Amino acid sequence: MEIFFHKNQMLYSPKNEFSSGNQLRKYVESPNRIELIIEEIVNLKRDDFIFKQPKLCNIEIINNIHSTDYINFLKEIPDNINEVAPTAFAFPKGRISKDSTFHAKMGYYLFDPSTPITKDVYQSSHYSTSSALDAVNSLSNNNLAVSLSRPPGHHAMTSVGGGYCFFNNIAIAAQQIVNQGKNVTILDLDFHHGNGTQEIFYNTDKVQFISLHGDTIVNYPFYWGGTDEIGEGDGKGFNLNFPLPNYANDEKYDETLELALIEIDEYNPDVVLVSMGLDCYFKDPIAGMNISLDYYTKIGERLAKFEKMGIILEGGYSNDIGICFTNVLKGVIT
Ligand code: Q9C
Ligand code: ZN
Repeated sequence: MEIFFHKNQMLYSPKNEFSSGNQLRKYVESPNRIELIIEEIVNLKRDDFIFKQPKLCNIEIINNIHSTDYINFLKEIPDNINEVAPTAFAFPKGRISKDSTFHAKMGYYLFDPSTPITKDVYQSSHYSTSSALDAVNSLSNNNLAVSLSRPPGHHAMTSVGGGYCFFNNIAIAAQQIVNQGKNVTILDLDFHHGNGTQEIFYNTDKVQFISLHGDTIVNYPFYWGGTDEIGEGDGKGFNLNFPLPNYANDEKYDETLELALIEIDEYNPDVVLVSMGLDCYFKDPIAGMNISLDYYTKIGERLAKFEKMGIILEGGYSNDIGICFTNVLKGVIT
């Protein structure tokens, strides 16, 4: 099994998560998350787990999902920008011009006051997506692949970023498979609803999107991810949300996961991609679920039946993220 990651994904390293321009907490989506995961993978001492650097993907591939103006906004961060987040937003959609101030553009291209822009955001996001793409490409020779994508992706929509996400890594990778004439299921197990991924594939039957998440009446990203959001047009019936009560335990989560897996069996995709967030873990500092370390192995065991699977990292912010992640791998492999 190949594990994709590039060291330039570490460059983006803000210090603050903002709230209305002030510090809410230190930025938990840190490069250290990847270091913790790599450390635990190395500890497994499996010579069939091979770390690979992705090759930087063509921007056209990202452009399949994200708009040119949004990509350019991230690419053209002015040199004097240190670490800033927007405080006012265009909602539901405003207008912006080339002459607008950088602060105005931030409000237009981000939906979230907490996720900072730094000069490295583009470089790290480009590599994060490249890791996901190369993992998916490696599925033509292997049945299982892993991408240690960071920054994460599942909150990023066509023309707006937020929730620590800029490019929707898993959506870009899924689209690549769809372009080969195949069907994909994206199973999103991050604590937070994958609003970006849902929105991107809402009108298509080529991608089945299934998300288990903390109820967004009280959790980020707020007011997405209800059971009545089932897709539209050709996509009707191919979007499935399973909101969970706060502090749901292993048993409750497992019951729900079983229901989700039945839906995947019915869809019978060529490839399953997992948005693997580790923030349902009971010690996660920002989320609100009650999943144990052992249960992450059980999740892996449940996923093991899929013939072709790519595991793409999303969130997860506890110091045990490495153990959570390798527990999933242990379950998949055995
Ligand atoms: N008080 C991912 O896990 N901040 N994104 C929430 C709540 C944003 C999480 C603040 C959380 C984003 C990929
Ligand atoms: Zn999350």
